[in-house]
Amino acid sequence: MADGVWGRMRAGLARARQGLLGRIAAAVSGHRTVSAGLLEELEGALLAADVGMPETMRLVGRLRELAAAGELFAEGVAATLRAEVARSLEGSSRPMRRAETPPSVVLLVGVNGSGKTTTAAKLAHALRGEGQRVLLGAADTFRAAAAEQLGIWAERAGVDMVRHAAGSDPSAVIYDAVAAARARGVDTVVCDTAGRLHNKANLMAELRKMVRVAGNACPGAPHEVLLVLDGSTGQNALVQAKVFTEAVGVTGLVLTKLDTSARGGIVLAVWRELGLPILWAGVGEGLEDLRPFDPEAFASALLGADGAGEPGYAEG
Ligand SMILES: Nc1nc2c(ncn2[C@@H]2O[C@H](COP(=O)(O)OP(=O)(O)O)[C@@H](O)[C@H]2O)c(=O)[nH]1
Ligand SMILES: [Mg+2]
Repeated sequence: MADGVWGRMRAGLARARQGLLGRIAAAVSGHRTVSAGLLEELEGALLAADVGMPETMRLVGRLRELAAAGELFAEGVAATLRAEVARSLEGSSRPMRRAETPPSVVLLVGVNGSGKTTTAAKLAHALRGEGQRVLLGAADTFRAAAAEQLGIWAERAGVDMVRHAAGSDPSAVIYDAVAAARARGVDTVVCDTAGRLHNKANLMAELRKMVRVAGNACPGAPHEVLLVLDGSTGQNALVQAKVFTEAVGVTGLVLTKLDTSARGGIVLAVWRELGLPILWAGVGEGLEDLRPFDPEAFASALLGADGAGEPGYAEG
C-alpha cells in the first residue's frame, strides 16, 4: 500500500521534471491517429506547462482541425505544436525603446524575488556591452540590503550607481539618478524598485509616483516600465501582470528563471492574454544571463527542434 503511494508520487514528480516535451512524447507514443483521447492528454500537458486555458484551447483546436482534415497524425503532433507556438508568438518581442535625446530611463517593477535587482545588473551589463553609458538607480529603498546588493552588482558590471539612505523616498532616487544621467551624458538609466511595501496599495502608489517623478526629471521618461516576472511562478504571474499593468503603465516584460522552469508555457499565456511584449529573458544568475527574447528559439526550446540546443533557453 505505502509502496504504491510512493511509487505514484515518484512517477508524478518525474513526469513534471520531464516538462512539456516529455509529456507530449508520452501522450503520442503508441498512437497513430490524433484521437479525442490523445487531444485530451495534450490539453492536460499544455495546461500543466502553464500555457493557460485560452491558448491551450486554440492549440488543441488547431490540432483537432488538422487531424479531422486528415493532415495530421500522432507522429506530427510535436512539430505542429512547435510551429503553432512560434506563430502565436510572432510579434511578441521588440527592442527596448530609446529616448530621442538621452538619457533613456528604464524602470524595473515586480514582486519580491522575481529578479528585479539581478535583472537591473544584467541589463546594465548588456547595454554597456553595446557601448552605452549606463547608470543604475537603487530605488528599492525599502531595505538597506537592496541597495547593497545592487551596489555589488554595479561594481562587477563597472557601472555607477545612485543610491540614498534606506527608508528614504524612492522617487527622490529616481529624480537624482535621472538628473545625474543628464549631467554626465549617460545613455540609459536602469532603476531597480522595491517589490514589497507595507501593503499593495502603498507599493502601487509609490510606483506611480516614481513614474511621475521620472517624467518631471526628464520629459518622455520613463521610456520603459518593465515588469519582471518569475517564469517559474506559473499562472500567478498573470495575476501579477494584471495588477501592475493597472497600477502603472507597464510597457513590456522581462521573464526570468527560464533556465530553471520546467514549464515555460507562461510566456504563451502572458502574450495571448495580456498582449505585453516580452523584451528580455533571464536565463541564469550571472551578469551574462540576459537575452533579448527570441520567440523562435523559445518555441524550439519549449518543444524541441534542431534549435533546441540554442544557448540560453532551458530545455523542458
Ligand atoms: N536561475 C535564475 N535565477 C535568477 C534569475 N533571475 C534572478 N534569479 C535569482 O532570483 C533570486 C531573486 O532575485 P532578485 O534580483 O534579488 O529579485 P528581486 O527581489 O525582484 O530584486 C536571486 O537568488 C537571483 O539570483 C534567472 O534568470 N535565473
Ligand atoms: Mg531586489
